[in-house]
This record gives sequence, C-alpha cells and structure tokens, in this order.
Amino acid sequence: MGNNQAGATAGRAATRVVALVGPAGTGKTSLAEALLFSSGATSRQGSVEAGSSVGDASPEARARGGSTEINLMHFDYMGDHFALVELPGGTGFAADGLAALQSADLALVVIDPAPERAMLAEPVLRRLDDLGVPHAIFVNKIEHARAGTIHSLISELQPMSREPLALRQIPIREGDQVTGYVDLALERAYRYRPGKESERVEIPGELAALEKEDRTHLLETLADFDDALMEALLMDEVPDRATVMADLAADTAGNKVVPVILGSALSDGGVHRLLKLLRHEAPSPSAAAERMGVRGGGALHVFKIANGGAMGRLVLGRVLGEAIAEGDELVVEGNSERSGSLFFVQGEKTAKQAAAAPGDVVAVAKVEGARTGMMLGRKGAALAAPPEVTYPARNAAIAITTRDRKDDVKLSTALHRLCEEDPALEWHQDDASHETILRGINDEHLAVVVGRLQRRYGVAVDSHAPRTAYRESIRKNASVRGRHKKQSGGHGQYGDCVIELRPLERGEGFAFEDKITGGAIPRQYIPAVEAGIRDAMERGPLGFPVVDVAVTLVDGSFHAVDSSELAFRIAGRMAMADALAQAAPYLLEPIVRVTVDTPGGTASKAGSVLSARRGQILGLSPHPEWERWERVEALLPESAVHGLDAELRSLSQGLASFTAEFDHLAELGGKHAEEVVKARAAEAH
Ligand SMILES: Nc1nc2c(ncn2[C@@H]2O[C@H](COP(=O)(O)OP(=O)(O)O)[C@@H](O)[C@H]2O)c(=O)[nH]1
Ligand SMILES: [Mg+2]
Repeated sequence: MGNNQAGATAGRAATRVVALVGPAGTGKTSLAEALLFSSGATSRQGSVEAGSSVGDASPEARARGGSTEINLMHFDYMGDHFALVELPGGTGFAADGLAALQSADLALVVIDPAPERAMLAEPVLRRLDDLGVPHAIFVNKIEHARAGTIHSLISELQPMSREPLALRQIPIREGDQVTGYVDLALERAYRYRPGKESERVEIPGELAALEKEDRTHLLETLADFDDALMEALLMDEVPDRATVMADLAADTAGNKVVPVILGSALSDGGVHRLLKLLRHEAPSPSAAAERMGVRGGGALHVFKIANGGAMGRLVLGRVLGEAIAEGDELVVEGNSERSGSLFFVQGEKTAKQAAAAPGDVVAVAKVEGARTGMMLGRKGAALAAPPEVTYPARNAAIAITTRDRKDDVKLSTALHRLCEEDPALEWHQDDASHETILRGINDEHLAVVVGRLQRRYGVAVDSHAPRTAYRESIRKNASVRGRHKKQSGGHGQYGDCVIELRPLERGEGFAFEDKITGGAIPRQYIPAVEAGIRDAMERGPLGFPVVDVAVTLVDGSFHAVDSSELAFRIAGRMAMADALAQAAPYLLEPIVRVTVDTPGGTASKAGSVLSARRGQILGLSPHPEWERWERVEALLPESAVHGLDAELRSLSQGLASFTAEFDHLAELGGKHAEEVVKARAAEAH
C-alpha cells in the first residue's frame, strides 16, 4: 500500500456508505441535513424550504424544490466515518444513483407515515431486494402520523419486501402529536428533544399492552434466524438485551430482516437514534466489495460522471478493497490511466485529498475512459464483473431544434456530455426525419435536461413531439415506362426503362429483378436504374418511405452517345414515381406493443387510457413478480405513445410504468390517414 494511506484517512476505520432512498418529498434531503447537523459536521441545520440545505445545491434542484440528481455528503459520528448518497426520489430522476445504490453498505428507505402512500415505496423496496443491499426503513414526518396507523403502515409495506419487516419502535402520542417512542428492543421509552439526544421517560401505562405484543412480534422475527433465541422464547425466558441487539445488527447486515424506525428530520426526532443504528448495524464495506466482485487489491466503483460542477469533469465512485491515492494507475477496460486529484464531496463543496481509504466515496479528476457502472482496478486487483444495473425504461421522447442554428455544433457536444452523466438519457439523429431526438424517463426528466442545455451550455432549444415513422405501400400492380431525354447543345442525356411494380407481403421490404435481355439497357447502367427506383421510394406519393414492393426491370433503350448513369438513374426515378402513384398507395403506421405495469385496482383505468388512444387491449394479468400489481398488454399506434406516460402516472400516484416495442406496421385509412398525408404535404420538402 506504501504511501497510499496518507493524510486525513490514515488509520481510521473503513468508511461506510449509507444510501438515502425513497419516494420524492419524504424528507431524504432534510434527513441528510439533520444527520450532518446532529453529528457535528455542520454548525447549523439548513432547510430544503429555505434553499439552504447542503444537498440539492444544483440550480435545477433548488428551482424544483426537490432533488434531480444524487447528493453526496459525509460526516463522522463517534469516531466512525460515513458517506451519504441521497438518490432523487422523483421517477424521472430515479436512474441517477442506481449504480451508487448497488455498492452502498446500507440503504435507508425514507417514507411518509401515511399508510395510503406506502405503495410509493414499492419500486425501491423491490429494487433493494433484487440488488441484495441491506436496508432499513425510516418513517419520517412522524410528528404528523395519525393515531393508530403504524401497524397498518407495516401491513401495507410487508408484501413489498422479501424479508420480514421488524418494527423497532412504537410512537408515543401527546394530543395529536407524536412526541417520542418506545424502543421495543431496549424496552425503554424516549421523548424527542430537538437538537439533543432523546430523553428517557417512563413507558406510558396505556402503551404497556401494545408494547408487549409488538416486542413479542419483534423477538419472534429475530428467533427465525436464531435457534437459541427461539428456544428461550419457547421456554418463556426473557432473552438478554445483548442477544437481541446482536441479532438485530447481524440480521440487518445480513439482509435477513428490515428494521423499521421512526423519526422526524425537521423537528430532529430520532435522529441520534438513527445515527446509532447506522453505527451498529451498517455492515462493513467488505460485504459490498464481495457483492461487487472485488476479490483483492484496490478498486473504484464508478457510479456517476459529473460535468456540472466548478471542477469540470469528475468521476464519482466508491473505493472498495484497498486505498487509492492520487496518481495511482487505474485499469480502465484494459488501458491504464493515471488518476488525477481526489476530492471528498460535501454537497457542492469539494475538498482535495491525497488518498481515499477503503469504503470512501471520492471524486476523481481525469480518468477519461471511466463510465458509470465500471469497476476500475488498481494494478494487480482481482476483480469480477460487477452485477449489471437495469435502468428504468425511457418513456418519453421529444424532438429538439436549436433556436439559433449556429448552436448546432455546441448542441451535440452538450448532449454528449449530458448523456455521459445520465444513463437514462439517450439522443440520436433520426435519419428519416433529420430530427434530433432526446429520449428520457418521462417529461419531467426531459424538461430538466432541456433546462440544463440552456443554463450549463448556453444552448436554447425548442421541443416538440417527435415525428411518427409512417410508411407507405401499394395495393395494385403497375407497369410504367420512364424516359429521360434532353437535347441541349452538344452532349445530351438519354435514359429509358420499363418497370413492373407489384406489392410484396408485409415485412418483405424491397426486391429488384433485372429481366433485360438482348442488351436493351447495357449492363453497366442497370445499377443506376435500381438506384433511381430507390430514390423514388424515399418519399412515395403520400410523402413517406415506401416498403414491401417488388420491381422488375423488363425493357428499355439507350443512346450510344447520350446515355449515362445519371440519365438512367433519372429515368428509373421517374418510372418508379409514376408506378407508385398508379398502384393505389396506402399509408402504414407503426404499431408498438405496450406493457403497462400498474398497482392493483388501476389496471382497468389504464386499459381505458390505452383504448382511448386507439389501443387494442391484448390482456390483463397479475404482475409476474409483484404481489398486488397488474400488467396490461396492448397494441398501440406509435403516434399515440407521446404523453402516455404522464396520463398513466396521473391515475396511479405516479407508479405505473410501461415499455413499448415496435411490433408491426398496420394499414391506416380514413380520416386519420388523410390528416397525416395532409400534414406531410404541408411540410417543406
Ligand atoms: N413535517 C415534516 N416535514 C418534513 C420532514 N422532513 C422533511 N419535511 C418536509 O418535506 C418536504 C420534502 O423534503 P425533502 O427533504 O426535500 O424530501 P426528499 O424529496 O425526500 O429529499 C420539505 O418541505 C421538507 O421541509 C419532517 O420530518 N417533518
Ligand atoms: Mg431530496
């Protein structure tokens, strides 16, 4: 390791990474603020409302009043070092930080106490189970919890979790406020004291019976993983406190149970208790290293590329295995790259470090080849590929155009940077429509991206719905001669061909057959005729690319001096344009197969939304994995996908999501077709 263990990181215990996850608005940024303040990392507690929190410092997050990207923070508590990674809760930003979540030691799922909003936590609870990341639930805003709702909250949550939930605390109420809690493991009651540790009080008499019952339930949950405890419970013995605490810590770290604790980020309830839980129950980074395939040596798990800060491009990642120092050689896809400066990140502030200790979250300069999700090893590290992250589907697309054409070059550089730092964003130039298409998770996501283009890169764009990839084909056969003849001064032009056009089956594309005999058209000009035919197919009589047709070249004539490739190409194009117009052209529209996953009870509404968009429902079934969820499958015109995401989410508290895949081209007739053709004709050629 040599001089890697330099400076501030020398000798301290490995850093543990806690990911703050959960639905938008449950108080993750506020809780991070409370943790920083309670641990002494900050001297005053900022607030999201006042725009003074350490997290959410980016202009986008401040403007929205909610996180749009991960927030990185760190603090010390009783000699232990912790790094916090807050993941944005909004669906549109959920991709940012999924890689960070993967290599975290413990995830804290921050939720709202209202049972009717429990369902919002389901996607993240499912994902944690898939990733195998140990986690606990923090029920925030507890001061506003309605009386008697904590048990219904647990019954709502339990079906969403593979592991049993272990309720660790029950609330103590005074009037309509929650003012403290009974700790079921310690059998002690506490009253919240803002800014300080809670004060120990007597267990209120009216809670005694409930306390007994809930404690028994907690112990039984733990006993499922501890035979000695099970024995003790069966013998009616009182298990000693140390056993219970040790079981809780081991079962949480081992991802066997999910403890549930209560608190309030704003009024500082239960925050010290939470710090203690993190201290005792967050597993050591060796488990994450193992899960991430780090078998030996030092490695950096890259979880984000950030281009937006004052430092320029930074590679954000977690050190697993041994320490990493500035200037270390890191292997990036087989190439060795020297790491630049290392920084610790506290919100928008960065502090330079000589080295990063095992477990640390660091920002690294340089390492140009690094990409989100990569595991970079120091020379000699033994690494297995980390598990793949599945990102949310991109359900929204817009076409964008620069307000000032001079910005076009800047636009592609900016989009390249934005896509590098956001795995959920994709852009491409559509060949057929010449549009710049941006695809992202939902409208909100794309709106933030468009804002960033303007603010960060100075590129103002307009956006509109992307064009639908209509096609056209023909119903009838046609036989046509195309002749191009021009006599102008010396050298003229002469090309002449006769073609027969007929429809093909759907999906067969294009076929060209040459049946010229006796040299009616010299060999060397035949490819030019075919090229002319293909030219005409780029934009058929209805205005769209032509598919599923066959052309046979049957006859023609040539001129010894005036014929040329160009002349035959023009002749081929003229013949094909005429033939298509005579062959009863009709419009084809792309149909996608849509699979909607939606919470139980909302599937029939989702079905109506699809029907109203000319969808054909194929079926409704229970979700294959998620209890209480349903799946609707339908065929839908691609032109009706724009805006579907927003509509589905509005009927499902934001939870429904869908995937869409091209299925087939279908004939489009009647009024719809007329409108499409008219709109196309009105566009400039
Ligand atoms: N009453 C109450 N409000 C809270 C608490 N924690 C956060 N909030 C408020 O909830 C809103 C969302 O908080 P924020 O931390 O941005 O949530 P995030 O989206 O999960 O990061 C803000 O208006 C906070 O002031 C709490 O413990 N009690
Ligand atoms: Mg937040």
